[in-house]
Amino acid sequence: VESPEGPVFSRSSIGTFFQDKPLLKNPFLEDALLRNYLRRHLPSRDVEEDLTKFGERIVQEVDALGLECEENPPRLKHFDAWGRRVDRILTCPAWACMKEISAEEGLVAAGYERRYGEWSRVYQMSKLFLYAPSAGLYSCPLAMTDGAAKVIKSLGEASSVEEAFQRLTSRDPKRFWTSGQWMTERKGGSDVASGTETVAWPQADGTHKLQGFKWFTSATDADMTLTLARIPDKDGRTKQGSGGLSLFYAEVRDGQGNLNGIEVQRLKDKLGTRQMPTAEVLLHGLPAHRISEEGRGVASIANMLTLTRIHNTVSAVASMRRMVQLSREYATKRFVFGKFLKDHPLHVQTMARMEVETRAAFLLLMEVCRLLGREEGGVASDMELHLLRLLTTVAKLYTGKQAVAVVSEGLECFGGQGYIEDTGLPRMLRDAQVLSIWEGTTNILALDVLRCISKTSGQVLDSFFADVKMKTLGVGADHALRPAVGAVNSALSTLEQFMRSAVQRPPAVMEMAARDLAYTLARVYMGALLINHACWDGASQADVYAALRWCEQDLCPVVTKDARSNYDPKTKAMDSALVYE
Ligand code: UCC
Ligand code: FAD
Repeated sequence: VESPEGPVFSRSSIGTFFQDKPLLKNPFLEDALLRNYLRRHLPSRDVEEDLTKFGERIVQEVDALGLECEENPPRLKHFDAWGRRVDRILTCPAWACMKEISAEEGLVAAGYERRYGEWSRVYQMSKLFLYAPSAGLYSCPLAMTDGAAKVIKSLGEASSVEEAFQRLTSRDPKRFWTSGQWMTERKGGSDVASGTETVAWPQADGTHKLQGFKWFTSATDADMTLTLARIPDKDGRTKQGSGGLSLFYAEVRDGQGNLNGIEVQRLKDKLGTRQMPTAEVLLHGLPAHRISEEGRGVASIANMLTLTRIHNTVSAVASMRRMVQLSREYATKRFVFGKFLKDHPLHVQTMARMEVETRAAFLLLMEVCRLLGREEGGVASDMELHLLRLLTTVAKLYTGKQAVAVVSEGLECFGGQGYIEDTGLPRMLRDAQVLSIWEGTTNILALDVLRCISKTSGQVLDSFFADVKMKTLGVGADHALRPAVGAVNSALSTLEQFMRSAVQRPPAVMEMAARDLAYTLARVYMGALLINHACWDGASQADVYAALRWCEQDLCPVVTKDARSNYDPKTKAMDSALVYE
């Protein structure tokens, strides 16, 4: 029987409407701020051409490989078919392609070839900035590889590690090596000094054999690693604390590809970063070379921390940038309530707020890279060296938090689809969450800010004040940016007062103020950078607007409202009572 509308028993139809997905376009061409920043500071046609080409490669090739890494996470095979313990970490072919691409594109090498002199780091990190959101977390081994190369270079390439340095910085995919960074043990990842139990037994040939257990080792498929251990005295006793730790270089596998005195206990089951293996490893006689002075392990690995924290910032800012790019693209094709999302003012305001965060974070990242390039080029002033030390930490801690907030807001820009796995979007939030945990948690880095201020008797802070003033100097009285400059100056003088009175306070007060202090430094400096960029001849109206919007927020949370009393050591008991009630 047929009704007038058609057969009564027909397969139901799912309708004809299908929403177009957000398209990834060339991330370099889509990024006005990155392009303008480079045009302002590094006006080389080469760089622009290379980044345009690489941006295209990301769209055509790399992004799909990154998704493949997510879909085919690493597995651990403990035994071979005949029962022998092999502990092979099996990664997918796309992961191997990422290694080749990284070498070919010089993603580590560019920092050491120094083709653009003091701007080489800005160039290298710009490239990594485009790469990171599509990298399937290959950005993680690259960060550690860069860090290891930096450590080796700074310690002087001893013969035992000269070959390793060449490989870490090679553009030849067949020679290119990656490095791990094994610092964390079960007792502590932040408190490395008390947490490290690994012992380095001296051998007759001057090398050592390591015995211990490393609790988190990322990209464990690396070729080599840097790690910390204690050398026992002739009675077998080790010195505790930081002063007992030395830095070691070790190759992970032997010539046949078998692990070198290492057992992989298991792979971690992680919230995100699933594309990449993170393992717990037992070291039972790993051959290693000491590369630092005895007892100078932490201070010597600090160069690695500097590099990996900068890479962390690259990934944080890049994830925000990618989220904004995809959100605004989607807003041009999602039609609701009679118009496209891009025409709904409230939605555009939401994206504009994400964009302001991203711009501020981007400029801070680039400033740190610029300072690193100057340090490595041997042209940095003392003031710039202080700023590099301080801002590396500040940038890592602040952008790690921003990334989670902006990426989370970004998911909402896709409505329900933002929550759906195979759009590839939720992965971005999972991967952002780690950025404030590894390479030093927010609080640990806030304490590092205090460390570097006190270690230089305040010179770091003097450099900060002087530089902020310098960066905002060129703004005339009737300039549109005046309110932003006013806000920065006012935050600066409040901060100055707070810090002046800090010397009379017990250390516990400063410890409790550390996080707010670090946030203040970040916000004030980002404000100064936005203003400085907006003053440039080539700046746009949007640059001015971004600076104004940024400076409307509370730039100085260290003295907000009743923060002073919040830092009173007496509040510790009340905080405890509140938390544990
Ligand atoms: O998480 C990890 C890898 C994840 C995967 C890679 C991701 C890369 C990004 C990729 C993006 C996709 S590896 C584990 C990372 N672990 C940490 O970050 C440790 C966190 N804890 C800290 O940072 C602590 O503050 C410690 C361990 C540094 C504290 O150690 P000590 O020994 O208690 O601290 P001291 O005694 O204050 O410092 C010892 C020496 C001092 O130098 P001297 O002896 O000359 O006075 C410090 O000034 O180390 C120096 N130092 C530093 N120097 C300490 N921190 C720094 C620093 N940041 N820069 C320069
Ligand atoms: P804890 O130190 O126990 O910290 C717990 C909490 O206490 C944090 O909120 C912290 O901020 C706070 N806290 C600690 N001390 C203080 C203090 N003094 N004052 C105030 N607050 C404090 N490590 C490696 O070495 N190599 C790797 O490759 C590696 N890969 C990793 C991969 C992933 C996915 C993850 C999640 C971690 C990885 N880690 C790696 C470990 C990572 O670096 C540590 O987990 C991190 O540094 C924190 O150390 P913890 O876990 O011991 O935390």
